[in-house]
Amino acid sequence: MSEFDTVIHGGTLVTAAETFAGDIAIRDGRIAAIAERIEGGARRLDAGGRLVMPGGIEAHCHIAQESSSGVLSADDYYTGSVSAAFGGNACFVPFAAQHRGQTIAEVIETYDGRAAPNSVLDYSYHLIVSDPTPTVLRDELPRAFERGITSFKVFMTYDLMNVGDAGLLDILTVAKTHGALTMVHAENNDMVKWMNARLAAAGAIEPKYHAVSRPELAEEEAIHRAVCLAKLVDAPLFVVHVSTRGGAAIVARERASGTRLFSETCPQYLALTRADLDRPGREGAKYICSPPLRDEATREALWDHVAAGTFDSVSSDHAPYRFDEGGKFLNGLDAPYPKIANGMPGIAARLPYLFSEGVAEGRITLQQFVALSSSNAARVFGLDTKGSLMPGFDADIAIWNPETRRTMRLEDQHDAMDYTPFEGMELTGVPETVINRGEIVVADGELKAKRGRGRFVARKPSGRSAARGHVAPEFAAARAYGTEIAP
Ligand code: DUC
Ligand code: ZN
Ligand code: ZN
Repeated sequence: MSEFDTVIHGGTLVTAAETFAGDIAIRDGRIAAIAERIEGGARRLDAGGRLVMPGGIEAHCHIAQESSSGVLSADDYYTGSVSAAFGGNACFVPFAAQHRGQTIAEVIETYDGRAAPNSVLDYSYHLIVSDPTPTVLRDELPRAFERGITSFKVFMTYDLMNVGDAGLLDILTVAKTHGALTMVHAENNDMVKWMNARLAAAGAIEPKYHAVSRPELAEEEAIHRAVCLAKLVDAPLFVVHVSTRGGAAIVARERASGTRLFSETCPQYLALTRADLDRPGREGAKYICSPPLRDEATREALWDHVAAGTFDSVSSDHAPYRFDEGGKFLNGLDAPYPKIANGMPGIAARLPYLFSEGVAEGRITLQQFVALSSSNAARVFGLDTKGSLMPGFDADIAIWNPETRRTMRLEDQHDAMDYTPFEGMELTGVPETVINRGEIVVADGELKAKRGRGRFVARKPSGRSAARGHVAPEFAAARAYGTEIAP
């Protein structure tokens, strides 16, 4: 019997730190050895000089999730995980969303029921908290944390989700106590509502007004506020889907000054602009997502921030609603923009887009690609055995042909959607083989894995958020309540 289950040979191995020629041996789902040359193996996979990288980790996607207005995303854990795998991912972390009145235990049980029988990839959840009652804060979040759900997302916008500044402080404090990470959707709720009312009064209801209704300043102000709230209690914070120059500049500045701040942007903000919202007929509805698409100058500035290291990851924010009356147009084909379902698909397009426009176009290095697509998410979100090529780590591997050119098509997404916003883009580089815990999930353009083979990954506290960051003198009760704030 062979010492190894699989040996991948003849590849160019790429991690967030290095590129080198070598072989990888896999045993019992884990990487057992990496060396210049490894003989044997019950199965030998010839990488033929292709790039052998850590499988992608999709850290922001909405799968089998009801929005606050009750629309269910088109992808369930089967189609969502299949699509993720075809896009080069070996693991994903969708949201488990609490809607008001629900207990956290109920939410987790619901998502376990959706994920476990269906996912072809390993998965975990970020918890969305919309109802931070005293019981949720005192008992339920710590219990979720013990279960290995170590990140909590909160909204600063949407009346049905917004937890308010005090709610955010409460959640940040609980998260900090347990070593969890708070993720925030930062947009100023009142600014958006005020703009909506103003636009409605002017009869401005077409999709293009969606971008007007959610101004760049609404994001910039909310990111600044969220960062201040997190600094007050010295809790780490992850700002999701940053879409603005002002927001990215705040993130860059705060990170440079040592604030425990993490962030991401998404391919749609790098690839598309608000002009897409003004496509003819109803087409613009395909591009409604929040925060909205911005202008060309912002798109370019966000790429500069990706290259400069402002973001930990580039995530898809896959929020799939079909282009029909069960999805985007649940409120009717002529619904005004605030009543059109908010989100777009992209879980299979994320990495091919980032590779092509990032690596192939020379904007980022291969190391940055691996960091942005996998390694950083693993470290920030506590997926301790994933996101790198190291002995002992899960054998989560994607083999990429960096030269294949293809035109992005809906049929390549393998999701449950009827459109892709990336349709027709000419891209270079294709993830040909995806392996999760040593098992081939995708190869030769086909799905090789069985429904339900993916496992829940209990996550650890984020190592990266453990260090001390900013300490507001007023928060140090021992000193400040006696008013001994340092001069
Ligand atoms: N926020 C997300 O993260 N995704 C979809 C819509 C939203 O508001
Ligand atoms: Zn959001
Ligand atoms: Zn999202």
